[in-house]
This record gives sequence, C-alpha cells and structure tokens, in this order.
Amino acid sequence: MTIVSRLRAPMAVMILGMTGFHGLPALAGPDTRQATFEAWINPASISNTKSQDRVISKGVVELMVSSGDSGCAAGAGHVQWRATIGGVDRRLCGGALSLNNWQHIAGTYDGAQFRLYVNGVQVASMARSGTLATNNANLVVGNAAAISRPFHGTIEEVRIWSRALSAAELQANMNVELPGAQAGLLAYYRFNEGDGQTVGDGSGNGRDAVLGSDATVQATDPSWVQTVTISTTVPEVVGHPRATASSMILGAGLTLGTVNETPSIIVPTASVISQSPSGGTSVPDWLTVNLFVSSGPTTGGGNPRETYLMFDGTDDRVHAGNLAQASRITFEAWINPASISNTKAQNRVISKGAFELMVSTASTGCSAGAGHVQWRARIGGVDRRLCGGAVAEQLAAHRRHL
Ligand SMILES: [Ca+2]
Ligand SMILES: [Ca+2]
Repeated sequence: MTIVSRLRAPMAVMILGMTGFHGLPALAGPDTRQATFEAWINPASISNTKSQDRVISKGVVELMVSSGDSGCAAGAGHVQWRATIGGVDRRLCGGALSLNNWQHIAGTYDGAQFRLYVNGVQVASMARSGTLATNNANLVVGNAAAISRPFHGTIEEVRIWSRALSAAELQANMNVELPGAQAGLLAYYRFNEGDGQTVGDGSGNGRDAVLGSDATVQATDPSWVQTVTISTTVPEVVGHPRATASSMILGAGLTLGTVNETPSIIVPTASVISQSPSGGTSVPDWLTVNLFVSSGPTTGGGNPRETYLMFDGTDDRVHAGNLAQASRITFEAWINPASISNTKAQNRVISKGAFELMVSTASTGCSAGAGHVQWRARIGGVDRRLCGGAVAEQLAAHRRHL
C-alpha cells in the first residue's frame, strides 16, 4: 500500500529524519475541550532509546509512537495519544504498528471521551471531562520542540482540528485529500510541494511551516520523497459507443470524468467524438478521462438517420440546376475520398462553372500537389486557385470537412 494509491494524490511525502520541522509558533492551543490530531505514518524503525517517537507534537498535546514509555502498557510499537486534561497528563495507548506500512493514526478529545484510532478504528479510550491545557508551544511534526524524540519514516496528510472528529468522519476523510478549509480545521499539511523549504497549510489559515527550524537548508530538514508514480496508457476510445468507451477507460484503471453530449453529423449517436487526454497518452492512474459524445446529427427535431451519398469516381453526380451567382460565396462539404484520380487535374466535389471546390490530382495550378484541396473562383475576371490541406484516402469512419 502506498499513500499515492490510497489518496490518489500527487506524489510527495516527507522523510522526517533527526529532528523534523518546526512551525506554527503563533498557533495557540486547541480549543479547551475539543481536539483532533491525525496523520498517515509509515515507520521505518522505532527508537529503542526514547520513550516516544513524535509524529505530531504541540507541547503537552502529542500523537506519537511509543518506543517503551512506561505510560504505554501496550508497549513499544503502539500508538500513543497524550494530552493534559483537567491539569492531569493523560495517555492512551494501543494499535500495534507495523514497520514499512502506511497506517492512519488519530487522537481525539470531545470533552467527554479521550480516544485513539488506528486506521479509523478506535483502539483505546477513557472517559474524561476536563479542559485541555492550552499552550503556545511550536507545533512540530516528526519530533518534539524541546527534547529531541525523532520519528523515523514517512509522514503524510497531517491535520490539526479544534474539534473532535467522529470515527465516521475520520473514516470518510482519511483516504482522500481535503479540498481546503473545513469547520474546525486549524492546520493541514498535504506535503505535496515535492521540493523546497516550505510546506503550505491547506486549511486556509495561512499556517505555512518550514523544514527544519528555518527556511535555510539544514541537517534537520526532512527529505522530500516522491512515491512511485503509477502510470497507465489512456485507451483510444474515439468512435466507440459510450458504454464501450466507459468500459475501456475503467478497464485501464482510469476514472471516467465528465461526459458531454454535442451534435455531430459524422459520429453516430452515442458514440465518442473526442476524449481528453488523448488515446495513447501516458498518465497517472488516478486521472480522469473526459468525453464528448454525439447526440446525433441534428440539434433536435430533425431526421436522426446518418445517410450520405457514394460517388463512383467514374460518372456519378447530383445536378442541382442553375444557381444565381452572388458577389460573395462559400462552398462547403464533408468528404471521405476512396481514391484520388491520377488521370484528371482535379476531382470535383462542388462545381459551378468557374467556382469549384475539389481535390487536386496534379501539381499544375496546385503547388501543394495531388491529394490537396483546391478552391477555385473567377475573381475580377481572373481565374484564382488556392491549394492546401492534405486529404487522406480511406479515412475509416471519418470524413473531411472542407
Ligand atoms: Ca501528500
Ligand atoms: Ca530548513
């Protein structure tokens, strides 16, 4: 299990080495009878020389790994949640941790119960009703402000709340990044920066923190870690029916994003017109693929059938009679060339005397050469010819708009 696959989040967590980082000097203590500390941790080792390895420490309120504290009857390698409540130092302990695995730990206090959770499940509690001791100590992740008690491993998604989250709230939130400000969220570190000395506070409270004790490079800075980027290839779903496209996207491990409908005269109803990202693109597997799907050839009320004419390239034609010639003109059509003649100068698509939209089959008069579109008109008594836009033969399921 990696945090990336759990949180479907970009890719940075921190190794907290000798002393972790300091921050939030102005953060007063949690509300007097409510608090939640939570984080994802992946311990690399557990100290045998300290009482606890600190994960989140703020003076007398601390969430940590017990490494042999006498106040943790469950013993070393369990989670410990400590706070001074009603003037007395209280310690909960439970939830055996495993090394080199991501585990979510949380401590809460709601003014009636002091609780400890591991992976969203309560592992210890005690009834208490006093006020939490407020303090103005630095909030420190990965160590303690006063006495060095370092955590060794990776830490992700640190959240400090001024209220007690329920088990249901913890379970609902722990596997996803929070979008930003939440009721009671005092400080929130996603650790998604990936480099530099600053970690942003995602709570909206502006409580950015620094690695080490200041924004210079220090021996006490934890290291950025980029977890394995899980990439996959986006399937090419253009032209497929919507249901098939959805199965292909989900089958590639990707998520189907928005599906918008829009009219198309060239793509059958309910088939995919376009996709973003494009087929063949290599992307992280948490990405969404958005689609535009055809709602049919009309914007409503018209004939929904998709029919067209086949011309044999020998003598077929549609004769529309004489049209009055105006001083301004546009010719347009969708075409799907089956072959391009080599024996004629042009293959006519629309022809009206000196006005013609066609496919060039030779370079004379069309410097772009055979297989390009040619637009010809007599302007001011002179025959004018434009040429460009390579036309592909036998475009499966597509036609070309000229
Ligand atoms: Ca992160
Ligand atoms: Ca630093």
